[in-house]
Amino acid sequence: MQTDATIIAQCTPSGSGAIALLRLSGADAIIIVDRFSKLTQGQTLKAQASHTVHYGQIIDQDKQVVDQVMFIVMIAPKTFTGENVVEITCHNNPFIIEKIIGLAIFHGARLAHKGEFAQRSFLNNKIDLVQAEAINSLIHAHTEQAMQKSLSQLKGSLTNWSQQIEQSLYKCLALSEASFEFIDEEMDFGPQIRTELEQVITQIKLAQQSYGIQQQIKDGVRIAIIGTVNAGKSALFNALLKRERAIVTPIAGTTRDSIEAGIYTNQHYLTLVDTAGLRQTDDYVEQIGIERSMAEAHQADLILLVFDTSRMVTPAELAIYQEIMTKYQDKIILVGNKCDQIIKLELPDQFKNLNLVSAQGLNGLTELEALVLGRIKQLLETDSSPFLLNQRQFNILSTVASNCQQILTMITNPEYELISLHLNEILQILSALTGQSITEQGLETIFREFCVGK
Ligand SMILES: Nc1nc2c(ncn2[C@@H]2O[C@H](COP(=O)(O)OP(=O)(O)O)[C@@H](O)[C@H]2O)c(=O)[nH]1
Ligand SMILES: [Mg+2]
Repeated sequence: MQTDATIIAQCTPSGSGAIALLRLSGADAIIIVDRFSKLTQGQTLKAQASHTVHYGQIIDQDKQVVDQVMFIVMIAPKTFTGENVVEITCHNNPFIIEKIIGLAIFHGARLAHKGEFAQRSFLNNKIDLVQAEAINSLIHAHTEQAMQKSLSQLKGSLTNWSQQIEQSLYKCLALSEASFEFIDEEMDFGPQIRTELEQVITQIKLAQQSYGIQQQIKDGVRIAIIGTVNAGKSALFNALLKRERAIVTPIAGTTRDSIEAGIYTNQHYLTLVDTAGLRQTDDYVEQIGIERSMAEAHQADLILLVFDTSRMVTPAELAIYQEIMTKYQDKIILVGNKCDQIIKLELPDQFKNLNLVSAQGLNGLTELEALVLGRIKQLLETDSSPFLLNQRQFNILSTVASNCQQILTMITNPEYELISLHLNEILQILSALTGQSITEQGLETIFREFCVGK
């Protein structure tokens, strides 16, 4: 990849807002901006000290003023990319922005690729790969918790953690070499290698266990509303969202497909999913809807299992409820809807903790919400890891763990030359985590996931 070019991109999203930020990075960033700008009293940006802010104008090829802007000059290497950087804060008008970018390109810059600023930062050793990825997850964090974890990762929490794993592996390597070296003296460090590797595996397992919870922290908690047709699921969905999102009618089978909507509440991002009702039907479309309900139940982090308390359940319905209950007991909150009417529902003991609500009369909803939030808190609190893992990082750790496991099987009848070779391979795999060893192709793939201007 060519890194000597000076690049430019708009860092703020296009659209409404008073001001926009454009960023240039590269050896010539400052002199390029000098070619199409004017500071007060004929000064140049090149003559300014690093990390200073200046008022000035953007001047086009016809010597016309395009905009009045602020320039921030930052001289390498103490910048995000490690290169010379100029940031231009201009008025947020697409014509102005296009013109400034056009002028920068005319005077020698080129448009930045997605994630190219972060990529340069990585290539100039300003940040490692997990920190670059943390920036991306920070930008896209849906919840406060995800934001906190991304910030801590940016400060190096995952990097430090992986360095400890690396140190343990180096220790194993040293022990393996020593065992090979002193084979005649019958020095065997096998047991020590075993203990060390078992610890590495445990550490990785712990990090991986929280991966599922971390996805919830990142993307928000998914809550599926499941129950028989006409139980009032759509009414409950609307009542919890506090708006009329789903259609509510007395006609059975109104909701034929799942509908979802997101809400922020108490610093949590929740996705509520309204599903088609559970009942055996000949209607082909409705049947698909029911299969989707089951799939939603499986995928959800929490299930609101809704009963209609104004009537009895049929044995067939009860059988489906029981199936869901046995499969997903831990993530179910039982809801008895229509409590404003005479209660005719009778249920086996298994379902005795029914939370009575009236979606229509808006009764019992505050209590239900509190219950849901309590469960979410419980769910998320089990994650003690300070960092977020993404799929790439998760996969690398899986490979490291399974390779360590393989060495454990070799230790019973050790051939230390082979074990050392294998340990070196594992260290190589692990170093791809922070990007010490990663192909250029691999890097491109990672940074192209970023947005332009980052
Ligand atoms: N009395 C009473 N009727 C309700 C309540 N919630 C929903 N309903 C009615 O039950 C019927 C079915 O509601 P709907 O939300 O479409 O059920 P769904 O099939 O489970 O989505 C509609 O006629 C609603 O007006 C409630 O809390 N009390
Ligand atoms: Mg419905």
